Amino acid sequence: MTKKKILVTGGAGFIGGNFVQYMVGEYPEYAIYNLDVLTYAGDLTKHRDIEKNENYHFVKADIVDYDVIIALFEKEKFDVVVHFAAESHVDRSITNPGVFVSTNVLGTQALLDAARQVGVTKFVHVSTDEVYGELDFDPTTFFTEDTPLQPNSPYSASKASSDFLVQAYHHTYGVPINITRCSNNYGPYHFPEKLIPLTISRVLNEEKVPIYGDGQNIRDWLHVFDHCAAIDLVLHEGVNGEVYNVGGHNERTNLEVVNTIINTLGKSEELITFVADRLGHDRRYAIDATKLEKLGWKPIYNFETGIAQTIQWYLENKEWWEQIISGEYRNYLEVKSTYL
Ligand code: NAD
Ligand code: TDX
Repeated sequence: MTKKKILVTGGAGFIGGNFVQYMVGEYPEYAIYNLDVLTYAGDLTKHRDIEKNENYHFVKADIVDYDVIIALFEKEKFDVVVHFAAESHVDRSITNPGVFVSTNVLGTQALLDAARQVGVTKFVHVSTDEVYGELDFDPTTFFTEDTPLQPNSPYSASKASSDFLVQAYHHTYGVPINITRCSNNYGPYHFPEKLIPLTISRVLNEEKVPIYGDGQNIRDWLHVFDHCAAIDLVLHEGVNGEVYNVGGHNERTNLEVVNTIINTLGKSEELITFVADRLGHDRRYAIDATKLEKLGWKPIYNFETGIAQTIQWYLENKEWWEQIISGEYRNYLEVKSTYL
């Protein structure tokens, strides 16, 4: 029997990487193709355990390079695309917006064109709650799928642009699509430039943890495994053309998150250093995921359990993040601290 072919873009990154491993484990009847150009955020060592699996294939390619992408689609005739590949870090989008427009907008368009030309049964576009802009601190307000898009950072503007393109390709050409808009993820293989892994790695190394502004900005945290299960459900059951929010009601201030990590590791809160605020820093994100829950999704992790397991994972996988926080990434941190 021919196996269903699932193309996962960005499968060497944090969420795409977890999703690839989840899919290889859950669906032996599918062939999973991980397409990734391996930017600073992409790393294949995380796939050591599955790289020899006959259902797993890796393709090194740039989603912006339409000639390569269309040739691949024509050769492999993918059934489904799950599109994670992106520049994903808000701080980098503030210092260098161009690559965000290139990868997130033009790269998505190239994939949509190939999907349209060759034909797929589903194109799942993995987006973010940041496209909705920001909420105030009223705890009864949430982003729903009907919240107007009002992105504030170059990152979220590039993601919103890609969302509009995905919807336009559905409306104009009939490409079968779903868009998921998830809140902040955390869990294994989270790249150590983002708040949670940055804090864990710095606290373990007894280094200062920078908190932007007053630390009262709120993010709604979801374990990456819960996100993977949500995408699985949308991939199989999502109604054609629909958008689904993903989030588990785990709102925390940044200061609360950092303090939880410091206290779990038994270190001193004196490691915290308040630094200049992020430019245009969104105050609060919070997701209403009722629509996805009605489709049958329910998150498993509460934040306290999830963060404890994540800290444990970072303790047990020091080798992975230590090789990252040396070398090129170290140079980035030095530039970043000048910016701060
Ligand atoms: P990440 O930065 O960890 O990984 C991105 C991956 O995309 C990397 O492996 C990178 O090599 C690859 N990539 C980048 N440019 C590429 C290109 N031109 N061609 C091919 N591959 C390329 O990102 P992440 O945190 O795993 O996020 C994945 C997706 O999920 C993104 O689309 C992001 O917008 C979305 N998202 C992330 C979060 C979060 O909290 N991290 C939340 C909601 C949505
Ligand atoms: O050193 C830091 N200090 C700090 O206070 C860093 C890196 C972040 N912060 C703050 C900024 C945010 O309010 O912590 C919060 C979380 O920051 P990030 O980890 O950079 O994530 P965020 O900007 O919220 O975006 C993340 O969630 C949504 C992902 O990076 C995006 O790809 C996703 O779309």
